[in-house]
Amino acid sequence: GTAQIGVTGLAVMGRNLARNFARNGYTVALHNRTVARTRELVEEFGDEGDFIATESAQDFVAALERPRRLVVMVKAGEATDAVIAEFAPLLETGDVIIDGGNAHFEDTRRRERELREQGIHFVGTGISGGEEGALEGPSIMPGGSEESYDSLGPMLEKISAKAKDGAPCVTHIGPDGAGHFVKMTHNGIEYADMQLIGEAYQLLRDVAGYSPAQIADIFRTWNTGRLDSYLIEITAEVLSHVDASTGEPFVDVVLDQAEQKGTGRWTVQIALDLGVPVSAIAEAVFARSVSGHADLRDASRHLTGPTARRLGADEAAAFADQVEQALYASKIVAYTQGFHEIAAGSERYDWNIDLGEVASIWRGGCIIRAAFLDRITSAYEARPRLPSLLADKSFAEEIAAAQGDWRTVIATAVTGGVPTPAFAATLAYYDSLRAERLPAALTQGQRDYFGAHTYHRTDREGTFHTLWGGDRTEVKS
Ligand code: 2AM
Repeated sequence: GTAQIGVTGLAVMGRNLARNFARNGYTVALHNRTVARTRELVEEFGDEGDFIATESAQDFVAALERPRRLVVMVKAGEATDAVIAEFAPLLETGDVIIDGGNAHFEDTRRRERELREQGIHFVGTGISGGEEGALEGPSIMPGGSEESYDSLGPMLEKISAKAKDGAPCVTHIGPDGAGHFVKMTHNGIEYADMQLIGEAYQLLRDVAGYSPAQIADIFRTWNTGRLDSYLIEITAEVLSHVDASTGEPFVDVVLDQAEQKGTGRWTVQIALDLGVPVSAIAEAVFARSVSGHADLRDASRHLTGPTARRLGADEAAAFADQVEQALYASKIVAYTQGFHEIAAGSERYDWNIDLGEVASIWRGGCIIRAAFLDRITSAYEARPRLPSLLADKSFAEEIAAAQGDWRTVIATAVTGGVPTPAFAATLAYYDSLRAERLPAALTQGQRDYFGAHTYHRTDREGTFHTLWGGDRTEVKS
C-alpha cells in the first residue's frame, strides 16, 4: 500500500481528521462501515489531497504502507471493540492502531494489553478541539508505546495545532492509557472552567444587574488580559447573540438544563478512587446534574432566599473587577486540582507524565486553550517536581493579590443567594490547604469513639485508641 495513514469511521470528527492529514500532504486511506460516507467525503473534499477510498476492511488494510497506521474514529465503547475485532486479524507485527475517540482509559489499557500480545501497537489518543480543531489542528494526547510514537509523532506534530511560539500541540503522554487519562482530565478541567465562567456571569447579571450584551462586553475586556482564553471568547459570543425568533438574548431562551457525555463524570469518579480532591470539577458536574432535575427545581421555587440588593452603576463596575479577580483565583485552583489528578494517575499507573508538557500542548487547539497555560508550562519548567501549582511562587502571589476580592465576591454571592458552588469549592480548598489545623482531628476522635478506628498523635509515634466506653484511658494498639 501507499497510504501513510488510514482513517476508519468517517463521521464528522473522522472526516475532518482525514482531511487534515490530506491537507498536510499525506496520502490517506478512507474506510467507513457504511460506504456512502466514504464516497461523500471523496466527492466533497477529494480535491483537498490524496485520498484512497476503500469499501472493505481488506482493501483498507491493503492500501496502507507498512508499518500500517490506522486511525479509528468511532463512538467510544462497543463500536471501538467491534472495529478492533474486525481489523486486528488483518494486521501484522509492528502495525499501529490509533483510537482517537473519547475512550475510558481503563478500556484503553485493556485493549493495549490485548493487542500487544499480537505485536500490534495500540495508541489511545485524546483529541481536543471539536470538529474545527480536528480539521484545522487539534491538541493531541497520544498514549501507547514509545516505539509507536517514533513512527506516528512526526505526522501528529504536522496536523496538530501550534502554540503561539510555534510548538506543536502534541507530545507522547506516556504508556497505554496515559493519553486518554489526560484527555479525560482535560475535559474535567473544561467542566470546571465553564462552571466558573457561568457563575461569574450569573453574579454579573443578578448582583451587578448587567444585561447579557453588557456582560459580553465585560468578557471581551477580560479576554484581553490574563483570562485570555477560547472559553472566555466564545462566552462573549454566546452572550451577545440575540435569538432571531423572539428578539430576546439567546441565553434567555435556552432551556437551563446542562447535558453531559461522561468525561467530566469519569474525572470525578477516578479522582474519588485515587483520593484526589477535585472539588471544582465535582461541583461543576453536580451543577449540571442539579440543573437537569426539573421536577426538583419546580418543587423548590417557593423556598425563601434573601432579597437581592442591586448595585448602582459605579458599584457594579467595581464589582465586575472583583469578579475578574475571583474568576482568576478560582481558575488557578481548578487547574491545580486537575493537574494533581494527572500527577496521581501518573504515579498510580507508572506513566511518568511530564506535567509541563501537558500544559504546553493545551496551549493551542483544545477547548481550554488559554494564555494562562503558558504560565503553567513555565511553572513546571522552573520546577519539574512542583508538588502543586499553588506551590509556584508567582501563582501564590497572584492569589494573594486576588484573595480579598475573591472572598468578597463569594461572600456577596452567599448573602445575595446566588449559587456559586465552584467558586466556593475552590476557596474552601485553598483555605483547607493553608489551614494550620483541620477538623480532621475531631473526625478521627469521632471514628475512634464509635468504631475504635484508632488515631495517630502529633507528639508520639504509634497507633492509639481511647477506651471511650470505659475509663477513657489511652491504649496503644
Ligand atoms: P456508520 O457511518 O456506518 O454508521 C460515528 O458513529 C462513526 O462510527 C460512523 O462512521 C459509524 O459508521 C461508525 N460506527 C459506529 N458503530 C460502528 C461499528 N459497530 N462498527 C463500525 N463502525 C461503526
